[in-house]
Amino acid sequence: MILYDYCRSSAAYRVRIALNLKHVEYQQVPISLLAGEQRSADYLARNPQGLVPALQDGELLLTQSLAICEYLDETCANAQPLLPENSGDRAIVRAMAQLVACDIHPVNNLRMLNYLVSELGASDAQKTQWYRHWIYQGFNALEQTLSDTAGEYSFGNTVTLADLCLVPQVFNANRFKCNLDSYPNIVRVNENCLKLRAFADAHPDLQPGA
Ligand SMILES: N[C@@H](CCC(=O)N[C@@H](CS)C(=O)NCC(=O)O)C(=O)O
Repeated sequence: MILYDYCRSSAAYRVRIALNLKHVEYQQVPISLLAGEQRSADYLARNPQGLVPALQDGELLLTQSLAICEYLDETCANAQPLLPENSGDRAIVRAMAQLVACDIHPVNNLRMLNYLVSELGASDAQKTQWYRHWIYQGFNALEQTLSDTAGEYSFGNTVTLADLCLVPQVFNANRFKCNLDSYPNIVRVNENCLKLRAFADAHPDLQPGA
């Protein structure tokens, strides 16, 4: 498989973790978001949204990190599943994943931050304030959910899709120096995940172009 990737993309980070958990060998093609390579004609032909990640599996070209993670979950059935067996539990795990991927991440995406600064004239301090605001708002809810669901990981003692979203979002929160003191469950789950090889190997600092 080929992963169109960027070291500090948290959406790509989710997919790197999934690929590692599923023991899939893959080739990385770095797309530099800072250099604007996501908007090149070449890349737009792969993902018309101009966003990473994209995953090539033979003839199949997939986009959207959660769809890719579920694809890997369904097609690499020999490894530990990323979603629980029970429908209700699956919905709870997907809700935690989507809390991060659909409600925190998009408003703090690079193109959003660039728009705030270049089109709306926000200062660096205002950009940071915006970023932290949406992290805190999302983490307040996630922390509360985790107090019911978490064991070692977000949902009990098995890694799930929710953890694949939580860890990259905590990385982002740390990059923007968010204060995580009020989120003991989030911090603990993050630390537990990072002890696992699949998570550690997917860390942004270890990727090409870092
Ligand atoms: N919902 C998409 C989001 C993808 C996304 O926003 N990727 C970011 C990096 S984390 C990106 O490519 N940003 C480029 C830009 O903002 O120009 C997914 O989960 O794959």
